[in-house]
Amino acid sequence: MKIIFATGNKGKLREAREILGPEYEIISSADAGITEDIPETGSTFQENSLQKAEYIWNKIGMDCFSDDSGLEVDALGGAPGIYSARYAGEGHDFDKNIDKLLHELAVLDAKALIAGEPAPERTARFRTVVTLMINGEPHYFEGSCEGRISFERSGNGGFGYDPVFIPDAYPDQSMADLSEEVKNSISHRHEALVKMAAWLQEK
Ligand code: ITT
Repeated sequence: MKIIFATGNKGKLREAREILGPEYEIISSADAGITEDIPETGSTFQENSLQKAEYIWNKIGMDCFSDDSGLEVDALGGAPGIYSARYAGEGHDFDKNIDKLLHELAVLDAKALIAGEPAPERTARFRTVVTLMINGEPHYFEGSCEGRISFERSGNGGFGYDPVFIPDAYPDQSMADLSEEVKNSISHRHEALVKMAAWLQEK
């Protein structure tokens, strides 16, 4: 099956191709001629995910899917959440986003220390909402991956916050330490895309 993935994120594209396998020919939005930034103005993963898939459908009338995802850190009230890609500004700089995240958590640790309280838990999760747009109808598939935030970076794999995310499934390694194959077997994206593939098989 040939289908467009409404994303400009090369990491997402690589992972989706590996997760969905050779049965799917996944075409990036750029390869379908859409090179502009697709607006994301919603207040939830689902709203932003729908916006990206609708944009492609409205512009070129082709079936597609999108992925709106992010990192939720409990001690930060769920931040960066839907702002994960632009946490440290519109530059979408993964390195600066990680610097900001580690800084915010260090501030909380210092406050707790001064107050004589225990340091806050560093529990977190990646979440994604995949929207599959078929004949202009949206279908949603969700995925999440539980873990915690480390104190420093480790590993060169994956993208985004992977160097500081320790998945519960591999508590001694960061997501960026894992091989692509292992990350793609436990990730939020894996959970959502496998549900999408099952839905497509059944329809
Ligand atoms: P598109 O909208 O073009 O798909 P984007 O990177 O802007 O690309 P999002 O708005 O969905 O995508 O933001 C997702 C951000 O969440 C992403 O840039 C990373 O910072 C983070 N993220 C999502 N999935 C991740 C993963 O598997 N590993 C690490 N970070 C991830």
